[in-house]
Amino acid sequence: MNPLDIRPLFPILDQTAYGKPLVYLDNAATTQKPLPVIEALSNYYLTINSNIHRGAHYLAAQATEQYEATRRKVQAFINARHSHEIVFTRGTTESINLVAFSFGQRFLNPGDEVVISAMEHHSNIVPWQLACQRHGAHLRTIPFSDDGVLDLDALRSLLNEHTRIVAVNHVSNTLGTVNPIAEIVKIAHSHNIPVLVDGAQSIAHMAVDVQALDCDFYCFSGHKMYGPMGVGIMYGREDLLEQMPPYQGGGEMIKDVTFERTTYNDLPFKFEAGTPSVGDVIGLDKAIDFMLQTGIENIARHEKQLTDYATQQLLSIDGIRIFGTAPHKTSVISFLVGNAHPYDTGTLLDKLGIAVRTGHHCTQPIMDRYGIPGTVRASFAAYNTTDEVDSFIAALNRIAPMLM
Ligand code: C6P
Repeated sequence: MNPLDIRPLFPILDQTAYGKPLVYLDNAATTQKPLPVIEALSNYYLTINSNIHRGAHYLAAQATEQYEATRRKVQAFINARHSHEIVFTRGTTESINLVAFSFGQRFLNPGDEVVISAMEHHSNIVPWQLACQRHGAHLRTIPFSDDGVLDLDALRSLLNEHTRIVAVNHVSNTLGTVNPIAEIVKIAHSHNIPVLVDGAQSIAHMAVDVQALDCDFYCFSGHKMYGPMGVGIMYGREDLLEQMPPYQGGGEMIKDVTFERTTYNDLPFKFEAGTPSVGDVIGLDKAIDFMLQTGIENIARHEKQLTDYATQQLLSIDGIRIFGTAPHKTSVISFLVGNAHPYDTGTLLDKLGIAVRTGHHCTQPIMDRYGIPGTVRASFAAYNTTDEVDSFIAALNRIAPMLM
């Protein structure tokens, strides 16, 4: 894949920052959106804006059809068995909160245990802490090695008759580690324990097949896969979703309401209370088209080349420490320059036009694990080029002596 072929779809990248060519390496925070996604958003508001499932009119029928067509496209994209296993949310955070609340209401009791990993984003920690507090359950964590690999023997020894769910990310947003989800699911399922996967950082970088993984929930955000902000997905296995109570009450999620008693709508509407972000869902459809047309394997191969090259170049700079060196990684590189504060490094890079993220990346326990305040994180997407990696390395070579 030649990233230059798709660059014209991303005019935002063609600008300067402080007089320097912009090099956008903050893709794990959010990817840029290709023109078809932006056009789908504006077309929606220009031509069919209306509320879905409710209106008995032409525009509402069009909007509803496109919204539901996207649900079917997501179903095919992740190979879910049924389209009603796809629930639209605002993002990964809301998807995990939905499961933690609703699964917790149904399945968590005092003395139960929830197992997460020690490399989770706060979005896959705090909702479970809240659920544990509500139900008198306990949170357990799977440790990881210095290079950022989960300890599966520790997982095996953590699981017991009190464990109700395992919740892990597919890819760590800070370390880039790709976790062996199919193996984790096999271990958990051998104890009849369901598994939630936080797919926020995997969905844009690899083909995801929820049936092959055999996971029970898979959560991700549209904005990290070239789609709009404001839309996320919660995939859940039908039998579990059927047993779980609604997360929010309101319009659309009901069958009948009286003051005495309410009956709930069928899946997936039981979990989609209120007016959803219709235009964003329709925009997501075009993001999936973009990924499929570019080719997920092509994107993965290109990003691996960039990551390997950038890692090798980084290590040639004196005093660079990389955090997260697992054998199986995506295109995330977390590092520090000597003992310089990551914020200082990020600010100097920014002045040279290089956009990276600095700080704890919403993974404070990872920072505690390494005894550091944060890292500088560069993350690559399909449209990044080797020339951009060279600009990044040249900028680092320039600033590193100032920071040591
Ligand atoms: N990580 C990052 O810069 P939302 O914000 O709901 O779209 O996604 C939350 C989330 C959940 N899990 C993982 C593994 C994530 O990486 C993120 C978002 C961004 O790393 C923003 S903190």
